[in-house]
Amino acid sequence: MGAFKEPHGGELKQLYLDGTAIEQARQEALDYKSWDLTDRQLCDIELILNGAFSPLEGFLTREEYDGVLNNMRLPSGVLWPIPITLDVSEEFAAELSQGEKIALRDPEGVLTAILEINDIWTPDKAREAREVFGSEDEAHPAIHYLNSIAGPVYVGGKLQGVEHPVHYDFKLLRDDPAELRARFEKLGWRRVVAFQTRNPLHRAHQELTFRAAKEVEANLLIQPVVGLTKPGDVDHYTRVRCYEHVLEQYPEQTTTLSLLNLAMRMAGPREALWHGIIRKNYGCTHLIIGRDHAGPGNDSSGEPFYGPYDAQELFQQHEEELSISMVPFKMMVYVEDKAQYIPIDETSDGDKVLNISGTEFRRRLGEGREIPDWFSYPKVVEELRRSYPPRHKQGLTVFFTGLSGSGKSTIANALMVKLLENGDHNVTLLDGDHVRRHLSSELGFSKEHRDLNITRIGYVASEITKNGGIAICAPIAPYISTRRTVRNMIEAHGGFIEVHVATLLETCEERDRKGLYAKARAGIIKEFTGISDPYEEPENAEVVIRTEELTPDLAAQRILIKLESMGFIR
Ligand code: PPS
Repeated sequence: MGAFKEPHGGELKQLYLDGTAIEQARQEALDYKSWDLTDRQLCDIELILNGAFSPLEGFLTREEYDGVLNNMRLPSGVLWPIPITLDVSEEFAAELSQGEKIALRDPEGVLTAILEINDIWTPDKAREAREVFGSEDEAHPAIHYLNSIAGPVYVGGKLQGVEHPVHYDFKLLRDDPAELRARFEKLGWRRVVAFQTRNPLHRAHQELTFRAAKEVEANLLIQPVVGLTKPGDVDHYTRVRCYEHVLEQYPEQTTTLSLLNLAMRMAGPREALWHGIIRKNYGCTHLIIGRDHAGPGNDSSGEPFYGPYDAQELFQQHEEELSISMVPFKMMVYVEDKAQYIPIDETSDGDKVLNISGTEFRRRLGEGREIPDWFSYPKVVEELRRSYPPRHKQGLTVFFTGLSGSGKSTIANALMVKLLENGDHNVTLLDGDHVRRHLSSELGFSKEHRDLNITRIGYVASEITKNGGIAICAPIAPYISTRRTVRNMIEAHGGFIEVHVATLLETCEERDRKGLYAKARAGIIKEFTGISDPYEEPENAEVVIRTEELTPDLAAQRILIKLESMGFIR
């Protein structure tokens, strides 16, 4: 094992400049090239600069990156499981050279930090996906991010912090490691068990966390992630209001709440180690690790990416080295006859055990059905109901995809009229041709331009959905990955129903209403979908329409029935 130059949780690094050095840095940075940090980079840089990612002192250099991928170790030998990299565009990278300093800014242009470039390289992303996430399957949100959202070039080097990131929400609940350590010190908390979560907490969580703390005779830190979590998760504003209610349920002086602006990767076992290191840096002595900790869900073939106890096993292997102990999470169930929660392995044969799964809970919330008091606290349920009204009161997007001339626009129009007749929602149609005229007039049909076109549509649709309307989109949208990006953008705010208008290429070509196929065959139109450009068929569309078999009216009716059965319209 390598030498421990900088063990985790030791003296905290101060990466922020102070006094006159800041003013000087601000002046000098005016001449530096400037990079606008992405949402994920903003989360990462905050935790590098405040010491939560100690011993990192910047974005990984190439040597550090290779070590992290190969054996989860930095060149110093210290354990570090997740690559924290600064990904940039090819154009920006082309202007840079080693040794140069660049300014890293937040979206408002505020100088967050200065990075002195050590390396600039183009990573092998497939390798990164395999080593870190154990797969290349884009159903894994972090692999999708790596391939479709992260820039192609990495820039590594040390950071000097200038301005602390500004958060306007829940200010009193945000702490950097030094502040939290000082709070523990002041409270006389020597042993602190941390609970990591990205979900609202209910009674079972309160029971299990409190039990875990009692078991190891420690105080409890509820430290939810409010940076980036899994697409589709409950937004952090709602969650934090819920956490504040749950906090009232613990005996006074036993438990505290602090928010962590982490961008999760859902990397399962490696992520569990990472969470341990971060909690150690925050001054905790224990971390609760549950079944499928930081799991990303299932892969494209419906199998889980990681085994349910992989995270616990990997953590156990490194527990001593990390010098933070794992408290394995016990599944708690409600025993009706005893009117109390107990660990599932302590129930006896005659016990009547009640449980509501996450999926069932979301169904009840979505349909406005009863959620019993034994499951959650009334105030928590009220918060969730406020933020997540029943489905028929939510917005949604119906996203058509299919070849040119497949009939998307005709069916989309028919659907719009039927929804307007129903009258419950405002409806906006974002047809391919209209979007190209009003939103994307400067774009052509290269992959890059098509992706940009579709993400613009996705953005507008997500805003409509967020505000309770119905967006109907009808572009070709030929790429699976871009459609997934749009789904992720929208599912956070309401429904997303993908409709594949699966008219055969032969039929589209035969109809050739606009004469485009003839021109494409003759080579007059280049990069034409289906002829000289790819169309990736959807694998999991909610509705598939074969226009050879259905009239537009019946096709629109089919979609309406689907929306009804999903609870989005009544
Ligand atoms: S994409 O791929 O989703 O961005 O395409 P979209 O915005 O839906 O635009 C498709 C319409 O543009 C016309 N057109 C082409 N389509 C595909 N490939 C090429 N090269 C091309 N050039 C022009 C065509 O009329 C499409 O309209 P629809 O309504 O689909 O037939």
